[in-house]
Amino acid sequence: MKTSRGSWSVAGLVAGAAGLATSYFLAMVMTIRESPVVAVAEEVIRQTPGGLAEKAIQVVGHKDKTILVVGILILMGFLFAYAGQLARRSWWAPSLVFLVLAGIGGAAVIDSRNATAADVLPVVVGFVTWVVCLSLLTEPLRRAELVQRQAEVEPRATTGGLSSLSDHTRRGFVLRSVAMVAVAGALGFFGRAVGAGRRHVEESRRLLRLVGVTSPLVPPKAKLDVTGISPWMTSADDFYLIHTAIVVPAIEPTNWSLKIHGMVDREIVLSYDDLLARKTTEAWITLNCVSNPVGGPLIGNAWWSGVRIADLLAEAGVSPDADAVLQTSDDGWTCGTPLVALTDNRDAILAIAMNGKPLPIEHGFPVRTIVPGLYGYVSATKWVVEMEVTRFSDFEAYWTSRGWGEMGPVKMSSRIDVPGSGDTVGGGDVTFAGVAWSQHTGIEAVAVAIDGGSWQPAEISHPPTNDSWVQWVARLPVDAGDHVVRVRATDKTGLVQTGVVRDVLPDGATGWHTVDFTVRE
Ligand SMILES: Nc1nc2c(c(=O)[nH]1)N[C@H]1C(S)=C(S)[C@@H](COP(=O)(O)O)O[C@H]1N2
Ligand SMILES: [Mo]
Repeated sequence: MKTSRGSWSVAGLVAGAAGLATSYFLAMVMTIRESPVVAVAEEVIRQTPGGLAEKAIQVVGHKDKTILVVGILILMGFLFAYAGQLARRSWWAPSLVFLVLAGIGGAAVIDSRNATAADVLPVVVGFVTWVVCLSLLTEPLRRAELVQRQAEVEPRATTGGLSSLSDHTRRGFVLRSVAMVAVAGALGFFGRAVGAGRRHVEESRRLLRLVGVTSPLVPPKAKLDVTGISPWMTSADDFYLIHTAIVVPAIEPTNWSLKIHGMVDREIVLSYDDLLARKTTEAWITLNCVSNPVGGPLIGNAWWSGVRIADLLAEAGVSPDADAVLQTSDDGWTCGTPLVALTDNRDAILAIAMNGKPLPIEHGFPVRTIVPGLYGYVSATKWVVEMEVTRFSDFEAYWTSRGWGEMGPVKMSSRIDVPGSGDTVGGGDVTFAGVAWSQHTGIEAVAVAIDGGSWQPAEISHPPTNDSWVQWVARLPVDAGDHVVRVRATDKTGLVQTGVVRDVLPDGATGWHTVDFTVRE
């Protein structure tokens, strides 16, 4: 058998297609918003200068993304064939081609909206598929070439066995190729079917019109105008994401229901429509994660709309012996919430909207819990489907069984956004700015200290609620050279934020956020 250039190209193409199929299938099963190829197309669109993109859209219309995806696939086809050719000479050269392609895919996935580390898994699996499939396909080709070379050296000795061996390797190559193409096709087909579920939920979400949900209007005095400070309202796209689910639940609103049971007089089962029929409560609430280190990014402030849980629990009739509500998510995640936080006068809600829009799927669509003043891990159940009124002594929840505290009240904290760590700033008055929070208690004051000097008061914003963060700013003269700045808040009970450094485990970090910066001569 002649191992024509063609068969090596075919090997590259088949291996390439197999890798694309496994990564697509996995992305669909994991209900990641898009396949890696689409993520690359979106990255290209993001990186294209506005003017050029306008022109392109004028030419091709709004099929731009589809055309781009097809273009990327064609380009990849050539690279796959090229990788197959390279495999003839060395094993590492085609792997390098695949590695570069996977690198581009991985970078695009990480850069896409709301990406989590798990989202690169399909890219990794696709890469492994490429390498494994290519070596499986080139193995018979390699064998055939060896036989042929031997035949050239000693023509007579091997003529007898040559044709049969050649047929054998040819059959091996063809069989393996056909099998891979078949499996890849099946994966692509099933991937589409699986992905349809999520696409359908996205569509239902897009078509929802939520009466009673209003658009966010940042209240007067809530925000300060400082370049580089965290926006007072965090957009859904920029809102941090934490969940243990690798497969994010995609739930049709019509399939959703919530059961409230346990130590109650009357069980309640609510459908999505039942929830919509109730009075809507809306509030600015800052949500943060207990795993947020001092100065860290795991915090956001949004306009949440939903139904008060206290009213529902009152209707159910809660036993006086209960002290907790065990919440369960559609994905099986659980948390225990102190009953009192769900029955006192705070805006603890079953949220249906975030910043005036139905919850994004990743943030708990169609319904999640939001409780001001508690860390997310004891309260903010996404895709919530069950609430059991019970006692803390009778259960362990997902994180508490792993050593985290049971109650999870938010600890007062503050963060420096400006200057960034290591920044060099102009001389004269230096602007320091950031955010501070103590949900459901409120921030009274913020102060900064330069190089361990005395605390200087900062100006703070005044949102009309204690459940959101405040922004703060201070403009202070600082000499040229290297410095550190610290920030510290005081809450509305007069408590001053502690400088004692504690790690996030078991119930939230403490300490003062400190940033080093340089003032130019
Ligand atoms: N179903 C489910 N809900 C969950 C979690 C989770 O892992 N699964 N994580 C919780 C944690 S620890 C936090 S901090 C918040 C984060 O909410 P967000 O991803 O919308 O920012 O969700 C909470 N709700
Ligand atoms: Mo969290």
